[in-house]
Amino acid sequence: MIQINGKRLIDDIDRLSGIGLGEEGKRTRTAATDADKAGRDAVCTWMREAGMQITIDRVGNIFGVWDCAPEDHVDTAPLMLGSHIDTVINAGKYDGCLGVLAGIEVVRTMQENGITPDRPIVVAAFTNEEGVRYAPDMLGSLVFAGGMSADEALAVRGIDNTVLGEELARIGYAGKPCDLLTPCAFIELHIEQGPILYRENIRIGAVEDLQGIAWYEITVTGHQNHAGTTPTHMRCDAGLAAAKINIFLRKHCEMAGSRTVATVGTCSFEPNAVNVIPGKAIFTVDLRNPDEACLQAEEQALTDYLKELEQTDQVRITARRVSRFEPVVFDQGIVEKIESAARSRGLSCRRMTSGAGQDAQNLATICPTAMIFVPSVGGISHDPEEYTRDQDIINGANILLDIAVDITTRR
Ligand code: HGY
Ligand code: MN
Ligand code: MN
Repeated sequence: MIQINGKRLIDDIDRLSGIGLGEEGKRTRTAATDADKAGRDAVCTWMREAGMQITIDRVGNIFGVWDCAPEDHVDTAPLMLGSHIDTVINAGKYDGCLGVLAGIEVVRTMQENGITPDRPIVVAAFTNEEGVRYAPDMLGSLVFAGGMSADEALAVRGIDNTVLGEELARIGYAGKPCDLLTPCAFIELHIEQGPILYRENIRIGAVEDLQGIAWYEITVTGHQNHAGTTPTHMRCDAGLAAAKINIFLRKHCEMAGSRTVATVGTCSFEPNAVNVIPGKAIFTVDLRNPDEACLQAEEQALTDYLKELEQTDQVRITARRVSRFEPVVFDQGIVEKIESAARSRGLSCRRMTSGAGQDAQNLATICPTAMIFVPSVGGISHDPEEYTRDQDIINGANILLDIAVDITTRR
């Protein structure tokens, strides 16, 4: 069995992980920042060195195309590999990057082994998968899959009041309309980012589905007042109401049998002073559940609770939904190929659900798609402690290689 060049891939991951480190050494390459540009430039260089042609679409998605017989493949749907290289704030080094760099490594390995695919192979690095700076998340793959127009995406205003289209132009990644054919399949290698594979000591995850996500921005307006002189019963405390909402969400997730997870990841008070009762609290809610009906029920329960809180706490509450993705089921045939490739390589494998949002969930709406997971040590991710063992990286990339060879050389 052919193998990827593990040292080369690990070196690529290490090189990319060193890009976008802030003063205190924190890795942050949020979409369309200078740090993201530096990461993009590096990946484009490595793609070119691997003999790939680079295409950038209007929302900055990067496509490295390897086509060994372009004249024969004019109407042939490509196989697409890839993921994202933008990060959250103070991020780990594998999330997304593994899928893009392993895709490039698969192309190099096929070239070195004289394998001639029957179609182009495209490695994608999608824009703004994390959605930290611009919502919605998975924006680049959403536009590629036709779920959002490029014009609408380019007009999105970020949390820092910048406009995505202007920032992409500023960093030199405002490309042209994409002329790629819809892929015949999309395979994404990704770290699990959760505890299951590591806890069960299983080497490969064959990801068969992915949970739904709803993001809200909630604004609570109370009454700014003096922290010392205002009696408790006279307070309309926006900060307290925000805390009650967070506790409400946690209690819902702790209900027996609930598979919902909820996170208040950002929160700001106005005027944000130690001796002033907050007049305003602005925060985000990230709600997820693998079942669409349950996710809708959770959204309804939250809406009802906000109405109730307006009465009890004498505050006004607005909730704006900024991102919504339904759960997705991946292609059974590709999932079985992942399981069979793992068996052939003597690697333990189990089916699983992706708890994280992924570009694959958008690609699954236009072509057969599945994901390969490798273990995250301790289940830690979106954190500089994120770690996946070298051998697990190599195992995952070899499975990606096997699927790519299988799909592009079947007669
Ligand atoms: O938020 C997520 O689940 C992914 O990391 N974008
Ligand atoms: Mn990711
Ligand atoms: Mn992520």
